[in-house]
Amino acid sequence: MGRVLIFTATYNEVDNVEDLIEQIFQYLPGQNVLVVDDASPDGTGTVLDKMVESNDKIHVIHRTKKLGLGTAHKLAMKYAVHHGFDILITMDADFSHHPNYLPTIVEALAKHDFVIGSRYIEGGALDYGWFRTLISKTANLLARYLLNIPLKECTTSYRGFRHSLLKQINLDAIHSEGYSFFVESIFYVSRLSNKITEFPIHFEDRRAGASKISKTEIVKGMTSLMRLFYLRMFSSLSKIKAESSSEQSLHICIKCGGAYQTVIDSLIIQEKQEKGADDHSFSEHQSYRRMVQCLQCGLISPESHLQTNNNV
Ligand SMILES: Nc1nc2c(ncn2[C@@H]2O[C@H](COP(=O)(O)OP(=O)(O)OP(=O)(O)O)[C@@H](O)[C@H]2O)c(=O)[nH]1
Ligand SMILES: [Mg+2]
Repeated sequence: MGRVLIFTATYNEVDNVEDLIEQIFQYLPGQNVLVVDDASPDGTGTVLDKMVESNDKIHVIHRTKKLGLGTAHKLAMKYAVHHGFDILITMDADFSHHPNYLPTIVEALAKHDFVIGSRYIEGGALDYGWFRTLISKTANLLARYLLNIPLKECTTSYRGFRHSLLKQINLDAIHSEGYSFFVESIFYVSRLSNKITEFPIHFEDRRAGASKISKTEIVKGMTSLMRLFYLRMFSSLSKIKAESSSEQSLHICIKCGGAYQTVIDSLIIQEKQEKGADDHSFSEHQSYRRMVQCLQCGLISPESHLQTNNNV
């Protein structure tokens, strides 16, 4: 099975997180757990810090504010690649993704690069009311057909990745910060590997606490879907693949010391230079400067202002 990292993001999960981590260790004993908490006001971070004191297999990254579910997953994916885990499993912290499926995911990854827990294949189920079921089913159908993804489930975050696939994904090409991250990432995954599969899960309603998904996420999801559809239609497959496998950046943030950054933009810098000591006319140069955002505190800065770090 190799080294497995199980990741969950938390925002106000104080009534779930301790129980969840204990159950993860029951189903996958001896493996590692990473939690990214966004300064939850309900004290989730404090509970996690107490757990870390007595268990060195638990790793917690505290972010300074609510930076979004997508960027938390991006951070975990970079962390798993950098720390050389053989498998990364991602899940929600509210028991909608029951830990009893963890061994199934590990088993499936013996033959596949990617696996997702599915509510929409035979044997799968979900406990949503009719309205959320309708939205979820529509989103999955649109993603499947518009983006040509050979899976019935594209939106949930109960997923397993093999290291060999994970390191090929150019996470910087994924732009969504919130829930649309899940469709965007699966789009790239489906272009990088045909060894992808799904297995049925019963998606239970959250055990405690409140949902964090807002109505604006539906609008953002549609916009992201249209952008990816455009990419699918008008970019050649080879371009998508090349874009998906370029190198990932790793620098230290000057504000919080965070080790994981994502490229958000490239600025074109126009520079004027005097031609020489005797020649006072100017020549013009164009150069590109990449802007990066810290996945831990959100600071945006030019990449050249950061130090490369190989010892995280
Ligand atoms: N770190 C972090 N975690 C988040 C954020 N938003 C949501 N989460 C966590 O992401 C997981 C999924 O969020 P939920 O609110 O359960 O969203 P959902 O599952 O789509 O909605 P429900 O079915 O209503 O629970 C949970 O573990 C949340 O605590 C965020 O901005 N930052
Ligand atoms: Mg949930």
